[in-house]
Amino acid sequence: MRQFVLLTDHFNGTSITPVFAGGSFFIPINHEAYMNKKLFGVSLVTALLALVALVMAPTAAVAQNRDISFASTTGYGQSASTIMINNIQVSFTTTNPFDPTHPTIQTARYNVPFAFDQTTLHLVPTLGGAQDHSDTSSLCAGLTVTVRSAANGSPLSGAVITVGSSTATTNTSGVATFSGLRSGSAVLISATAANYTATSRTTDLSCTIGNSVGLSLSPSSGTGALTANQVRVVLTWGENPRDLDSHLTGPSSASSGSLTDTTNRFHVYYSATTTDVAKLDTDDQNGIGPETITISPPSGRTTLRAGLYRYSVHHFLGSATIPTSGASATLYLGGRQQEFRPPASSSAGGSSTVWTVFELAVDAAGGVTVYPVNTYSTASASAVRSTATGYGDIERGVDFARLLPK
Ligand SMILES: [Ca+2]
Repeated sequence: MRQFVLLTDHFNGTSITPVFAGGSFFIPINHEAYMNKKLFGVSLVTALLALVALVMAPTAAVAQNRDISFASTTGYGQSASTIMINNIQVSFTTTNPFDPTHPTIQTARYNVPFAFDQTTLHLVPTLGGAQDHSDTSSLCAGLTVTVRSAANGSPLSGAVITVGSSTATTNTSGVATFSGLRSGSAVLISATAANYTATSRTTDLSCTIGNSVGLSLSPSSGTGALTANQVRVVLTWGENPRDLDSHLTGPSSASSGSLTDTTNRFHVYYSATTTDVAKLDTDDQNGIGPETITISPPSGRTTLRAGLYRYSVHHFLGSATIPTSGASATLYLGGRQQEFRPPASSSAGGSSTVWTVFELAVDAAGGVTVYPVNTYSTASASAVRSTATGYGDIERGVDFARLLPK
């Protein structure tokens, strides 16, 4: 028996291929590099081992009559403490007593979420959340993807969009349409285009409503391309609400560089689009996005200014709530990408709702640590940066000290 596991590293698109052979397996990847991934808050190696433990148990239980395929499996982080492994295909072969020469093969596909167990410090499968996708009646979702440049919001034609096994190319308006997609949550949409960095985002697909989301690509060369040590956040969402806004706060030129300097801070948003180290590249007021903020080293420096940066999304105007907006924020950092999506919430309201997405702690050497926050609060646009002070409550945000490693 020989099985191959193919997982796509969502940070850089490279493939990781653990190999099953004769009942044992090995994982031919650079452990140190993957153990150092901090964006998930958990290591990818731990996730792989948890996945292997999951699939080896039923493998042993059903002896020779099973086949587990990872040919279309993808994995990605959902939050600081959860990842999703999609499309694990399990086939069971049973003898047909009426026709022994033609055994019956039953196939099911599963998306399995994994959660970080604070007690055991391991990722464990959340089996209650596994989804059986063997029912083909769920191939009923349509999807419209509007693809734009993250640098200036212009439509991108000729971008190749992939959803599951379906592929479409954007037209001159930057639009790609799909039908007959499998409904589900956190469905992966991937995009490539010449002179842009390949990216992806996830969205929920429903068969009962139309599904329309934006997806924006960051230039890989020329105008708008990220230089070394620049950081970018790209926000896209659906047709509603009309106007979400990106907000970034961080250390101003007078800052001490301390994470606790609550006094000397900038606030970049639609009403103040530029500081010496951050810029709102594009603002969108009619749905889809993008809203793009780029952070740069100060003039004459090669590394980011030390201090605490906080990225938030504010519901300014329009119907729908942030959790139902189809919002997706992608962080570009050090050649890697990480997607953040708003957590489900029935209590999150419309206008004035703030989704505090993540914080970046930049040390004196320019090293960056990412802390997902993913909480909701309520504020006016100008008060997304409040005047509240005090360590752990910088700008009235989530207790930053609570997020620091223990
Ligand atoms: Ca906006």
